[in-house]
Amino acid sequence: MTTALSTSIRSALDACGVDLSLLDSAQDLQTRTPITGEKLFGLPATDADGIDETISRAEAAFRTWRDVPAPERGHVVRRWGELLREHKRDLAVLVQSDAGKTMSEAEGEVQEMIDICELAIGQSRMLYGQTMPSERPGHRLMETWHPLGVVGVISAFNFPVAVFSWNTALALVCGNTVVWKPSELSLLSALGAHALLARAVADCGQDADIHHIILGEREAGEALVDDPRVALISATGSTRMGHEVAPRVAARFGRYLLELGGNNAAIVAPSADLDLALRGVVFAAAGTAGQRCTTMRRLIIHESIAEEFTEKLIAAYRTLQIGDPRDEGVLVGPLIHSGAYEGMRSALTSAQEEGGTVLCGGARVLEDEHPDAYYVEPAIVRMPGQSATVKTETFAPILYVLTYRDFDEALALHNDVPQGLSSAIFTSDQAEAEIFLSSRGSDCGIANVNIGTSGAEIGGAFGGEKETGGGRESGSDAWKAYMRRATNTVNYSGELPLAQGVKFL
Ligand code: UN1
Repeated sequence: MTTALSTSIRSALDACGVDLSLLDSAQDLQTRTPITGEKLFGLPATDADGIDETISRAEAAFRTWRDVPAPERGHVVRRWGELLREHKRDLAVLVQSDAGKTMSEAEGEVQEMIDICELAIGQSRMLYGQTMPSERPGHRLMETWHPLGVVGVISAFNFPVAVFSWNTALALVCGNTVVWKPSELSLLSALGAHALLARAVADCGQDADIHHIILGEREAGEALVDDPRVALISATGSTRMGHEVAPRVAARFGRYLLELGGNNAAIVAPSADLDLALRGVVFAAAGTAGQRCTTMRRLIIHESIAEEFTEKLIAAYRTLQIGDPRDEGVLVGPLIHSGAYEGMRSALTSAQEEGGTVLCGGARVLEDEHPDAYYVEPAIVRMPGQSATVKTETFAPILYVLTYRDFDEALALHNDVPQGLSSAIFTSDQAEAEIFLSSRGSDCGIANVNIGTSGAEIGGAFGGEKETGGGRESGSDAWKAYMRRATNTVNYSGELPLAQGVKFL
């Protein structure tokens, strides 16, 4: 098919170095854009033998890659970062087509890739182990870090390339090889990101087998999950998916790193700068059409300011331009597919059955223009209190508003959900902010003050607790998840004293 969109996608794929003969070479997998709902290209799926062969190649490549000095491994990531800078727009065009993001957000996603490359390059010289004092004379006690082997990355449609790059940039500098199974909903940006990495590997004269992509649906992911040659599975997706992945990997004593659902809330206290809070809430709740793991889904607001703030929020929502994310001024693009729209409708119905009132939004728009695309007005729903629907993550722009009287009640409501990814408080009261960040405050992996729940920087560890899965990716010491630790005791004393003063022989 040749539409303006498919032409621009072809040229972006070409610029990234994707082999265009792949497109329409088979029809196993069908790419589609949520922007118009149109079908784009057919792609070949990797069959079971192909996946087996891929893992074998990645495993063989690991045996030499692990011996390449880490700073030299960093050169591949440096080159990848350069290519990502050069092709930021091309890759963003593919992200936009796959996920329906605005260009600013699509470019922001590629920027996250560039940022993690920079972090990983530095990290390649900082895979530190500690040295501890030994209790025995003439002994050295220390730890060293070693790569795991093949890392399997399973990524989701909503950040189709950034989350993959967080894993891959670190996994590679740590000395692992990577097999990536992108979401079947976002294959074009995946091909672009992979092609740029393949070029970086070639430019640095390294083995092409250190990184692979496999295309497929659920079975392809399962093949990675169940393969004992895959040392670590890093999976991003729903909690339901995590429930399946974790026990299967654990059953073979593999490692897993999970980044699953969030149900992120902001507490807005009476002392908050309400203009700032308003902007923070609107971006986090309605931005990216509610399709970030970090999207704000719950607003817990002091009853004294609830009405005034909610009115302002509704007014702000009414100004949001919804539509084709390629159009100037549009801030809210489409939902990924009809299933996401149905999920939103059913959550709104359940919320109403539980006493909720839809204050604005929820309607499907632009249906005549795009019958196969799903544009919705972001919704705000006032809830009388905690409910089953509020505790459930719906991957769509619905913000539930709950009120509180005292701060302890706000904290209790905040933590009373099964998920634990991101959280925020808007307040000018220092004690409240500190308590929110303390061990009796937010129970999430990310807790912010006077900033929304989404849009985390690359430098911090990203991930969450409870049903979010407990994994940490990107910055801080997240690199440790891609390595194994060895504790080493070196005896240079010429004697053989035993630890704990034990005598033997
Ligand atoms: C995701 O939604 O899976 O913090 C990742 C953010 C982005 C990453 C989101 N930096 O919103």
